[in-house]
Amino acid sequence: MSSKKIYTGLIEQYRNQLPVSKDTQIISLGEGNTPLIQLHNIPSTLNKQVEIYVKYEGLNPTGSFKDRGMTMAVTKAVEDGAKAIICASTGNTSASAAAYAARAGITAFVLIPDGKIAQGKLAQAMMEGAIVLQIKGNFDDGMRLVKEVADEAPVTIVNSINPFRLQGQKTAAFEIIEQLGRAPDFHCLPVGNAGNITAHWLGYSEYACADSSLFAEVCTNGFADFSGKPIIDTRPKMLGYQASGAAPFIRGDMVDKPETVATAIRIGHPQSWDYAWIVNSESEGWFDECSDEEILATQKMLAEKEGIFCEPASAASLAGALRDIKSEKIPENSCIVCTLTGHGLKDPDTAIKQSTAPVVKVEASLVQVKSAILDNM
Ligand code: AN7
Repeated sequence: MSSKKIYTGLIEQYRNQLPVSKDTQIISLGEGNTPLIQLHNIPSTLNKQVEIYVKYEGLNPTGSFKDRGMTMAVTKAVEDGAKAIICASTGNTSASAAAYAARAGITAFVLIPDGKIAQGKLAQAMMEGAIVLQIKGNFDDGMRLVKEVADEAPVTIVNSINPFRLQGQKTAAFEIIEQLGRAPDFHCLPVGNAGNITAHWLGYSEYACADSSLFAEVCTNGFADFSGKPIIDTRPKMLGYQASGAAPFIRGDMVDKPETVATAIRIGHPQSWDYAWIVNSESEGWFDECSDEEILATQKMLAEKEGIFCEPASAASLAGALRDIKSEKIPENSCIVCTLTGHGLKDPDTAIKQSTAPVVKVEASLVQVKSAILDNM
């Protein structure tokens, strides 16, 4: 008998709630099981009684929440005999697809927008051996091409239109419930394609044994089995925040030329458009937008005040939450979870560009180092 106690990823953890059989060969990098961290320093400046937690998804194996969906999508693709996967990506999906394809020993093709992907993500996809197709167009162009080419070539799409992606990603909601011992009152997410907000609602609804018309859409019913686990009796209001220059859910229509510093969510034609509106109405939540300035200021504040470094897109969830707490749209005494979808190290260029922290150049001498310290106390 083995005495090993290694965490082996979210499919193993939530086997009974996911569409796998006992014979399924699982492709995992130990994703999931990310920390839920209560913020202390930021809430104390608000003068409001609220509990704010961040779900730090940047601590997944490739540094974003995409790994939750990718372990499922690649596991099922391999089970199906696929030799190659393909995705369009603003960066994180490509990094994750490349990693799980490498792990599975299959090929990943990734379509990325020319010049608009953060350096860390490109580095990952390249190192992990993906075939990177840099297109002269944006994510939405890439997504259209991926759908077209998958009809003509033997490749499995691993964007979130692949329903197994949402299945994997719903486990973030399971973890939050188990970490908090309840469902939060509000769950805030940055929204691009709206796959993640859809997956979370799926997860909360399954755990609560509450009906959702998503079940029929995403063919999820029947997988959830929580016998022996605590069942929650409430679900959060789902709040989705977009960057102002890429905010189709706020405009009420597709956006043809999305622009934002938060390149991860530079998406104008969300793939889960209809699902996200279902989430919005069933959860009685709302969508709102954040300016690039707000996003960057919040990213920096989170790093400076709490020591948590997320990428720009991720900060939209907290930026929106803080605004809605101040205006009391989110009432006092609420329990709020904000998902930090990706790690700050993904996009070092944007971080350094906006950083005002002094880099003090000194000679390698005690006198100079000491005076630099005393000058900066
Ligand atoms: C850090 O990688 O779409 O609303 O191609 O990387 O589920 O699309 C990334 C999306 C939020 C939005 N935060 O999630 C891609 C891609 C980060 C992201 C989102 C993304 P969805």
